[in-house]
Amino acid sequence: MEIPADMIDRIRGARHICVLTGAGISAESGVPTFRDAQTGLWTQYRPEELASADAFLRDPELVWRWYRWRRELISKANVNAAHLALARLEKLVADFTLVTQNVDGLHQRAGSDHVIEFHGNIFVNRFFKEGAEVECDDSEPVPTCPDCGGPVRPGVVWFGETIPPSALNAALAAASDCDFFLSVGTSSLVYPAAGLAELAQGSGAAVAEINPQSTDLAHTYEFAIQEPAGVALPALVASMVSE
Ligand code: BV8
Repeated sequence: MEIPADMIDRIRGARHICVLTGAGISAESGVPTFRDAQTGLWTQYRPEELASADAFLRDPELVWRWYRWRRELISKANVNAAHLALARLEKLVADFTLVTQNVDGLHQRAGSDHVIEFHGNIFVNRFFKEGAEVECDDSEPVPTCPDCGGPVRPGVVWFGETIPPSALNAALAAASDCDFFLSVGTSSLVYPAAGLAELAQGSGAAVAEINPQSTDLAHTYEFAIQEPAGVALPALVASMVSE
């Protein structure tokens, strides 16, 4: 597929590119997105019903089973052409910021050096009460702190929880400063992540979206590429390096 020449020109001429990725960029790695129907045991649950502190307090074992299922699935997944293309793009652009809503760590595995994990990382464990990271034996049904015995939770941001201040501030700064904002593989339904594109637009940046299903905000963007990320991003990088 061809990336529109005017979009390549805008990217080439950009001083600072900010990219926001969502679950769609890992879809071609076999990691189900949130909008996809949950599979197997999880078909009866919506992610919002499991990814919350209330759900954890109600049934910590169930929530841990869900996260262990996802950790297992992600550990077996491979990075895909989209992750690799972004890792390459980072090296081609002087000022590049990657913000991901994903907790799967696949951008880092693909070689992206600086990743802002807006919603944390599924492989990290944290004290449920204090929030600090903890190394613990997480094979128990509900892992507990070896010292205080308190419950341990996955190090992700749940619905109703605030974004870690360092990630939030870095993402807001990049969205405000960039002159090209690229949204890849997100339904743009979850805030405040979905507000980053609007912030960039309001600060004068050109905004592009890559998503096989156009989102509600796409009509306000300069460019909307209705292709899978694994096709569009390699094509974008190939256009950047040709000539
Ligand atoms: C907060 C980690 C405030 C956990 C996740 C306004 C402002 C602030 C908050 C809110 C607000 N309105 C509502 C809220 C509350 C809530 C929210 O946004 N709810 C939604 C449901 C309406 N937000 C929050 O709770 C946030 N917290 O703001 O706190 C606050 C203030 C004071 C005091 C307390 C709190 C925290 C939200 C973080 C939730 N955690 N993940 C985990 O992973 O287990 S969110 C989770 O869902 C993901 O991380 C991701 O962000 C989101 C799913 O979105 P996507 O990534 O876009 O995935 P999705 O499946 O939706 O879409 C995939 C897309 O890919 C599709 O469009 C598809 O077409 C496309 N696609 C498919 N294949 C491909 C593809 N694209 C490209 N290529 C392909 N091959």
